[in-house]
Amino acid sequence: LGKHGDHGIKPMPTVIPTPTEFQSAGQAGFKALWVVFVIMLIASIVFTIRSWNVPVARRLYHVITTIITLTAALSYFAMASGQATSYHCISVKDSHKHVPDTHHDVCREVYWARYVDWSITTPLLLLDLCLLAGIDGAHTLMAIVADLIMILGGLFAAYGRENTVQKWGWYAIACIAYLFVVWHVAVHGANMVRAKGDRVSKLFGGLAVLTLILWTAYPIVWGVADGARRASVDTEIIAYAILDVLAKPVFGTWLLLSHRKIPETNIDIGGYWSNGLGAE
Ligand code: RET
Repeated sequence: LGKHGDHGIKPMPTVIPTPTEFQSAGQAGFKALWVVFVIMLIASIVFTIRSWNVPVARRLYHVITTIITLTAALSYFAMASGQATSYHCISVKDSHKHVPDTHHDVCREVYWARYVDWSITTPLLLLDLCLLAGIDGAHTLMAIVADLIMILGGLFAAYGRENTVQKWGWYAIACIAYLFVVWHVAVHGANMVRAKGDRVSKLFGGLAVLTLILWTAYPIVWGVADGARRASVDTEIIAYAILDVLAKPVFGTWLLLSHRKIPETNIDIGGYWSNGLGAE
C-alpha cells in the first residue's frame, strides 16, 4: 500500500457536463430590429402617398412595392417585440482526452417570422421584375413557385435535425430552386426585356444585378449563421437588416422613381390589371 492508501488504481477523472448553451438576441439585435421596423413603416407610408399621385392605370408597381415594405414592417414588429421566434437545439460533441466524449445542446433563437415575410415578399419582388421585363404569365408563375420552394426549403432547413439529411438536404433543395429563380430573371428576363427598348433594358439590368447580388448574400448569411452557427444572433440580425433595407425600400424607391420617368415601363397585361391604359 502506498503512503496515502493508494491501491494502485487511479480514480477516473470526472467530467462536468457542459451546460446547454443558449444563443439569443442581445441589445444590439433588438435595436436593429426596431430600426428596420421604422424604416419599413416610413417606406410604406411614402410609397402609399406617392401612389395617390399616380393614375390607377399606372399604380400596380406602387401597390406591389408598398405591400412588400408593409409586410416587412409587420414581420419586423413581430421580431422586435420578441415574437415569432423559437429555439432550435442541436447536440454538439465535446471531445475529452481520457474519458469518453460528451455532448451538450446548443439552442439558437430562430426567427421564423423571416420565412413568413420572405414567402410573401420575395414572390412580389419577382413579380415587380417580371412585369418590368414583360415576362409571360407562365414563366412568372414558375419563377414564383421556385421562389416559394426556396424560402420554405430554408425554413425546413432552419429547423432540421443535426446528423440527418434534413438540414443540409433542404438547404440544397432551396439552393437549386434559387438557381431556377436566377435563370428566370437573369437569362429569360434579359431576353424578354429587349422588346421594351433601351431605357427599360438598362433599368431592368440595374435592378436585376442589385437583386442577384443581394439575394445571393442571403444563403451565405444563412449558411454561416443558421447553418454552421458561426455568427452570433445579433450579427445575423444586423446582416439580414442591411440586406432587407437594400432589397426592399432601396429597390422599391429605384423602381418607382424610374417608373415615373420612363413611360415604356408601363405594364401591358390587359385591362383588368392596368385599366387598359397600361401600354400608352
Ligand atoms: C435561404 C436558405 C436556403 C437557401 C436559400 C435561401 C435564400 C433566400 C433568399 C432570400 C431573399 C430575401 C429577400 C428579402 C427581402 O427583403 C432561404 C436563406 C437560397 C434569396 C430578398
